[in-house]
Amino acid sequence: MPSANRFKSLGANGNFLGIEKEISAFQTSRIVVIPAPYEHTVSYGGGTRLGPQAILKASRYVEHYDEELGTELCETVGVATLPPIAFGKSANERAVQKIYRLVKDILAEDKFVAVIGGEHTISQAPIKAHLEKYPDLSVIQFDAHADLRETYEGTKFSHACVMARVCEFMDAKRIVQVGIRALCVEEADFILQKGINTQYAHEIRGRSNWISRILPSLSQHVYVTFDVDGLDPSIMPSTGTPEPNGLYWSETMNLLRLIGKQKQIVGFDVVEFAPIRGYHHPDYTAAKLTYKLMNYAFSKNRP
Ligand SMILES: [Mn+2]
Repeated sequence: MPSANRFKSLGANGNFLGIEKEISAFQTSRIVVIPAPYEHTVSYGGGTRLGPQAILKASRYVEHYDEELGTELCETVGVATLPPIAFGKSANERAVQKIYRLVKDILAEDKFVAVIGGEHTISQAPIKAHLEKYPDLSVIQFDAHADLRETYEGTKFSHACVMARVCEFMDAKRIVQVGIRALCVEEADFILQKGINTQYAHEIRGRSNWISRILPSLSQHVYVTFDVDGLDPSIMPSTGTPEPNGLYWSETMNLLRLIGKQKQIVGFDVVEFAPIRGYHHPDYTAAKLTYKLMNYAFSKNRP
């Protein structure tokens, strides 16, 4: 019996894009959205546990048609949304394990997985599951912060440590970081020692060839982990630790478009979104970013 029956998906009043059953049922959808409202380690501003719900709500107003790619992706491939993961008292390693097992099960159903967070800590789970499916996987991390601290505020499972955890199970040379502009000296040393391709924000601004320093580092199968604080606070203020001099919308889309075209985006997450009450343009931006990532991932024929 197909195990797909185990997975219930949300209806039009709660799912990503607010779409009807015909194009959002689990069994018939190629894309599965996993809301992961995990928030345990907060450094500065909080609220990432409210991120998935705000993204889902705003997504109802995102047009199904993508004028750039000329497709109505949700109509053609289907987008199912699972109920938000209930973490209960699970934290740190147990919470990560919970997400990992779920993503692994969904990948086993041959679905494309999009995780929406939640704090950045969660990303190590889908990255590990995708690496097991695609052994050549490379990861591109959009972020203001390197997230390479060995521990932070007493835990290895802080959002500030997520990429250090990823480096424990995959070759650091297959990680590309974009938009980095806040890190400690140990992280800067780690980047040099391990040979991580880090594109600092100050090296991006005003240079036309920065994208060409990224694409050759990526293998065929690419996982995108998108911390929304990688974007400039002027377009994305709703995040715990906003840093000036971030990425703008069109340059980010240019890069994602090229990755989608020249490589294969096999999964992604959007994390660290912390909605501000009464300030809804960032909610919409995060929802649009999520749908754009889906569109670029499916912008060429997939095997
Ligand atoms: Mn981060």
